[in-house]
Amino acid sequence: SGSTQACLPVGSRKNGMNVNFYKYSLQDSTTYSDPQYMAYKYSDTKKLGSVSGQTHLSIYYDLNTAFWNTASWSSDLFGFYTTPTNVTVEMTGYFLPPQTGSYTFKFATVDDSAILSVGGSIAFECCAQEQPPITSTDFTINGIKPWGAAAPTDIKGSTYMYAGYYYPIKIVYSNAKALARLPVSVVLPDGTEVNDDFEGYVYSFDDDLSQSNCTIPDPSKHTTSLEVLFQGPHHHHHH
Ligand SMILES: [Ca+2]
Repeated sequence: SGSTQACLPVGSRKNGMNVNFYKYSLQDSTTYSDPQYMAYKYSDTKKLGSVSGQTHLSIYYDLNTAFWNTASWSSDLFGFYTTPTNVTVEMTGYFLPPQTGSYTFKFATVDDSAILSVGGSIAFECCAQEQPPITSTDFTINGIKPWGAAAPTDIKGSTYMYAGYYYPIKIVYSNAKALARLPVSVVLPDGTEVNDDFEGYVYSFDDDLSQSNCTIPDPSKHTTSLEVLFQGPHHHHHH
């Protein structure tokens, strides 16, 4: 239990998430069911390329061929030319909550497999977004479509967050064949629902492994130097 770890990177902030693409074998019905694969082992396979600055996070791909059991090429996934029929996609970024409270992340459906993780030392380490994935399988959402079964619906999980802190967030998605689906949404503490368009909520920072104060282990107990100044021993000083 305890608080979800957050970050305060001091480097230059960039809009949107980074997306890495990895090779996935067509009609491989087992690999995507392995939590360790969805957490980090995907990076053992060939990296196909990457794009940055992505704020529309949902995946919706319809096969553009009548042959459902073949690989098909297109740029439908984040503008990157690959085989959406069979590929693994890793999205990383920092989620910046505008309010303090419980955030419920949701996949309305999943085809074929996806996870979402939140927090430092869970999604990735603070100030280390671009490093190879860490081994945590502590998923906020664990969504795998069983082979040959209907896609599950309304898969969700909640995380308590403190406004103004940057929370590492990672989504890993695999498609093994044919169409691809991953509608991504989040419900804010005040009930506002954000669907697909995460503009203003997700950012990226270049790695800065030398920033010693990047990790905030428990934001509820964190005191900034400014707060120390105003709440410290000089608080009762009168002119
Ligand atoms: Ca599929």
